[in-house]
Amino acid sequence: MAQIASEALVQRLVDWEVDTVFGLPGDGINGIMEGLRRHQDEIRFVLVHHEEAAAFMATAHAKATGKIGVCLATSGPGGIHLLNGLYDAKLDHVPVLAITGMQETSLLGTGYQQEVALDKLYADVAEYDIMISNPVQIPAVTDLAIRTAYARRGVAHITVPNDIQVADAGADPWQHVAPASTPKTAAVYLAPPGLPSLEDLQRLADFLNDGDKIGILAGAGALHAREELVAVAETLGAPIVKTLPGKAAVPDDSPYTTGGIGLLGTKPSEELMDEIDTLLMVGTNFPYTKHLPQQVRCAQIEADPARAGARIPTELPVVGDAKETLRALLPLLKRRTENGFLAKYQHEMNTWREKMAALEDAGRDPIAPQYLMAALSKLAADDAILTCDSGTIATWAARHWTIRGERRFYLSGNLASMAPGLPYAIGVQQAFPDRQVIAFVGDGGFAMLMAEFLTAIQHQLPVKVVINNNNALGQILWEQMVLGYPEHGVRYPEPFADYAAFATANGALGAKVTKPGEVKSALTLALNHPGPALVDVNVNPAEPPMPGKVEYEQAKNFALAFLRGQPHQATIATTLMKDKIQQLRS
Ligand SMILES: Cc1ncc(C[n+]2csc(CCOP(=O)(O)OP(=O)(O)O)c2C)c(N)n1
Ligand SMILES: [Mg+2]
Repeated sequence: MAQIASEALVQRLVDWEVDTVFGLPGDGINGIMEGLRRHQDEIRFVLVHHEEAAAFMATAHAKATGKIGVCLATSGPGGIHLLNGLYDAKLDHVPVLAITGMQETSLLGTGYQQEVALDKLYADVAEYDIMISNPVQIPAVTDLAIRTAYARRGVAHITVPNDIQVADAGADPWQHVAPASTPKTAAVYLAPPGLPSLEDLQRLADFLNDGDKIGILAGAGALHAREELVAVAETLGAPIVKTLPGKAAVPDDSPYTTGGIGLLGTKPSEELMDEIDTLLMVGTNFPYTKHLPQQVRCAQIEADPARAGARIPTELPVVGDAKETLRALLPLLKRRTENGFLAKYQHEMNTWREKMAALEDAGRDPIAPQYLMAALSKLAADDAILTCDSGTIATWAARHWTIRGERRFYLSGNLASMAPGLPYAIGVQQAFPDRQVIAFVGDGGFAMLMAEFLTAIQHQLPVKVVINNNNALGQILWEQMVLGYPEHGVRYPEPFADYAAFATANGALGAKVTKPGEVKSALTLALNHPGPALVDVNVNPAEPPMPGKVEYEQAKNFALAFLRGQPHQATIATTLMKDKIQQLRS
């Protein structure tokens, strides 16, 4: 059988060490599917149920492995479905390649069925975006697409008309008139040097040595620099604050961290930001500038020059990799002997941890979501990987999922989309078949892409799903109240859905939990189950994810919503009261 053009594309993916493609075919991409069929020993095709999920899976695969994630969809609607997941990759800066189908070249521009100009549609999301028009382009264009995705840490898109997909790989139907031949490129990416210049390093060291009360803000770009972060924090007596995507940068039980920042962060982190005179940002482009100090001297270690100094006035941005830069910086730093500042925040963190533990109350009925998250955190493995949806679940995970050992944590950080939790878990489990991978998701987010649980069953991926089922778009309920308005359009009508029944009906382990006493046994059963398992837990819809430090305006608007007729007032007030009493007792 002669090689078809699609094989040239697939062969190039193999050369780039791609071993998995997530996707869903259609008549616009059957030629590429034939290329994948012919090379199925080298690349696994994971057939999904919704293309959006395929893009989330590719994004998560890239986040967890550092290698390019690949997703595939057919022309028109399939390509449109990929977009949300691709924006997640773009906004969280991970390399993903999207391969889509296109109508055959003889029909382009004639308004044929499903004709959507995906190359134009993807112009905003993709760093590299090309429609193939000649089979001989394929090797070089694939190399450039993947290299660009790595270099710019974003999305590359190749769309292939379906007549070209099945053309001879070497077909070159046109006369060459340009004074060039097709480029002969290689499947190689060389990362830029990770170290700033020696002068920059010395300037950064002098700057930090000059600081008095120093805080470090670590983000996703510092996830691989745990040891170095801790060493710098110890040397400078500087507590580390973590963004949510950077949660696994330092263990939550480390004496050098004050935990998260922002609405779902901790009170000590907020206070630290108010007190410091010097801030060192490492691998973060934290967007919620209201939570960053405005009157401090700021230095930054950032891999992308375009993002250096992008959030607050930054006196000293240096461009470099977090790990390499911190490691080289360390011998230039003066060790502090007076550690009262750090000790103060260690003390505050102990108090904060006690306050959080007080909310993890096993006795509450309906079940407190904080208890559910904490129980899962206690029972899960030391190297478990948690994926999470956007919603109140993100707050519960931020505060009650403890990073210890080799644990990891992934969510849609900047796009903050609903529904990635489950497809993320599938993408990560695919890359790490032997790790415990758990999706902690909202009922709203889960329902959006719940068919992907079938994907896990069908591909024998033993992901565990824990649904924090409040039968509501909980996050939005609280957001509406903090605006000063009673909730509207955020609660699903009763009954609470039974997602466990969906799991069991399809051959997986499923457990529905409605009583607090059942939480631990159901979670233990699921975690010990060798295949996919789902625990659907009805939790208290009236449990608010309170900010670490409540501002006067927030409290005032909350009260205003009550006055304006907020439904379920008594239940909400009782929950708030119980939370307060529990914390006072701690
Ligand atoms: C695709 C998408 N649609 C809407 C939103 C706005 N949004 C953010 S969180 C949220 C509620 C999510 O509900 P659920 O998954 O049940 O989680 P909960 O907040 O109840 O824990 C909504 C609607 C979003 N972030 N993404
Ligand atoms: Mg919900």
